[in-house]
Amino acid sequence: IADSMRGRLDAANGTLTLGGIYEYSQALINARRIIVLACGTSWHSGLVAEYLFEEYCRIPVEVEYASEFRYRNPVIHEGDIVIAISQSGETADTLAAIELAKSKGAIILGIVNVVGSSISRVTHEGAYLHTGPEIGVASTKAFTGQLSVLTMIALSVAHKKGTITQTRYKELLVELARIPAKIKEVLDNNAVVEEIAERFKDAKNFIYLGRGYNFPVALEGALKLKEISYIHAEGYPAAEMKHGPIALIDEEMPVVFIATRDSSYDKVVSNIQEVKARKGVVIAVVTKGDALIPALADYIIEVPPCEEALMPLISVIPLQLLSYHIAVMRGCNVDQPRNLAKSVTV
Ligand code: F1P
Repeated sequence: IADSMRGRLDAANGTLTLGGIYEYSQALINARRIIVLACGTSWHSGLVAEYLFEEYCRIPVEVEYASEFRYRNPVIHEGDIVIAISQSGETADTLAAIELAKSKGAIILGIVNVVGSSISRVTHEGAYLHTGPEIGVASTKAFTGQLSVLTMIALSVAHKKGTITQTRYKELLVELARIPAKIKEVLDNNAVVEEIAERFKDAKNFIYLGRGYNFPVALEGALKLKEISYIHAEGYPAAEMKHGPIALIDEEMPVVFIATRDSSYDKVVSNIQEVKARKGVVIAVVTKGDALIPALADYIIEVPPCEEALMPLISVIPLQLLSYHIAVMRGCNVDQPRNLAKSVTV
């Protein structure tokens, strides 16, 4: 985990040292607000960062699609902190949005995978994701790397600001150190995901629902399915279902709930009941040991228990696997999906 930013995580002693962000770490601690600029999967990482920074650092965060931000007249104050996230480091919209923010005096911190890429050259400082190149076009391990780095930055800032207790900080560091083993456990569950993929490979539409930290995961699950399987998929916050998407629910459409045990659990259970009452088909990603949701859902995928704030690192994996298996079963080229470019440079 810490290797992804060449940082040092010593969970046993409760210490975390960031890589890449040195000179501007104090600016981050003092930030009155943070603006996240990104596109696609990287934008979803930014949404997770919003939950992290607001919960633990008490810094307001705005997560902006760079492709929109660059064309409006956004309010940027001198000294605002911008965190720009990009796997390739070449995305033209993100680059243009950075230039705009920089011209108005913002401090630009980059989270980029590709060393020496265009975005890394225009930022003031930043962390590289040392996760190796993405082989395929669709971001997967870069998402994990981005979440790891953003989590480490948020926890470090919270610790230095004193907006997190020492005990809680240590607990989260210990949990962070356990993430690789938990991801392995999810990957070992691949056969279950493959069976579900076989059952739903011909579906025309999917909907993905989650709350809190799992809401961006719902968006990312839907994006991965669209990108590599060409199946129409929508991601929504589960609480928004009643404001529109509920009209779509019928016996044909799989509804994927990211329904792990967290502070939204009871609300998610109600949402699942609402879908079942309308004869919807439910696939639920649940915490191992949960008995209630498996009794309601049609298909379940278990993931190990995990701290709520770190769950996206775990809960996204079965959704990536689901998209992968469906794509392969439909004969799609998962590495080179049609119409997509690895770096969107126009
Ligand atoms: C952004 C992005 C990816 C997506 C696809 C097209 O790229 O939207 O998230 O998977 O490859 O580009 P980046 O700025 O993170 O490189």
